[in-house]
Amino acid sequence: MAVRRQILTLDEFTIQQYRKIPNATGELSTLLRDIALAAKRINVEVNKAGLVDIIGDAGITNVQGEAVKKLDVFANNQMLGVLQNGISCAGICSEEMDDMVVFNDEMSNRSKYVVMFDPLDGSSNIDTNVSIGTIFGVYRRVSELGTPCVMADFLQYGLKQVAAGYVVYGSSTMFVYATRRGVNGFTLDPSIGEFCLSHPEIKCPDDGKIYSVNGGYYSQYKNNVKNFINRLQNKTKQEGGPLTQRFTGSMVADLHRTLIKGGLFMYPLTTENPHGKLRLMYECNPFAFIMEVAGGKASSGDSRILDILPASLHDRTPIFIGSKNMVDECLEELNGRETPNAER
Ligand code: P6P
Repeated sequence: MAVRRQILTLDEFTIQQYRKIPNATGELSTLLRDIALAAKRINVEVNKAGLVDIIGDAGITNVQGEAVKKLDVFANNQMLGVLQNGISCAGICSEEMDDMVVFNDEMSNRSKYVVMFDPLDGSSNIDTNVSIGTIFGVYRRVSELGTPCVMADFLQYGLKQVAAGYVVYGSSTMFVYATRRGVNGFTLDPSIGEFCLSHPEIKCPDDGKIYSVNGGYYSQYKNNVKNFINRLQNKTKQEGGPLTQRFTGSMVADLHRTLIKGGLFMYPLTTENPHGKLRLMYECNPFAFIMEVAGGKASSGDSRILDILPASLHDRTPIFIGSKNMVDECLEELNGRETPNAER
């Protein structure tokens, strides 16, 4: 009789990892468990939003709008709540909040991590049932333990992330996170209410057949970007073509596909968004960290994403991210050279 492989839950996995690291305190495992709890609660409400949609189709569209709006706030409050009431986080920065939130209680001040997150990215897609997600990055504090966290704890290079991850609320709900030891994916088993290891040691293929960019902004892109898009659209069989173009308007959905299948996701700067649209600290840095650990690359076009020193919490950046060879080809077209990966 075939023995069912023991399915590891997220908690079992993170504790297994923690036991491998000498002097580890288990704070990171606890932090990830807290975020996963928030994700489970957000998942319930995201799924209900579909029902609101049905009600909304009865012509109560403002309810639908308020529901979506409330959903962003609900997700933010869930993330804030689990982290503030946990024992592993000194403070947070959220896409939904202008300033950092310093928890400033005795336990939180002793915590060695801060977390930056986008609680519900792509939420405008809920009314069309497109997958949306939560994105987070974890940093070790640079300020003294035992004191409240400070802005410098947040304004660090993305390279300094200790861990980063996302939750994709889609056909199934997945929790994917990376540490320097690897990228692992966990699928929510509603029957036991646990995220279970389903995608161990995820690697981003060096090449892919899918490129992801909003073609509607073509006229707003710089000429070098237009030239590269034209090149992708005209690849012959001999050049690895033809390629497929996919863009869902939900970064988490597009980047989850890119991570698993390979490909290239681009959000270049536009005349409308001259610094790019996507946020450096809680959208681009977490995915850049995950992608690099998985063997991919992530660049702003001028710099490795993880090497960008943020000026403020809500900085934006252009991003070209995905399969290593596709990012390199993109950078050669944009700049005529590959951006060196300056190790720190
Ligand atoms: P556009 C969603 O609003 C988001 O922040 C990302 O999830 C997504 O990749 C991007 O914006 C889509 O932006 O301008 O193409 O609709």
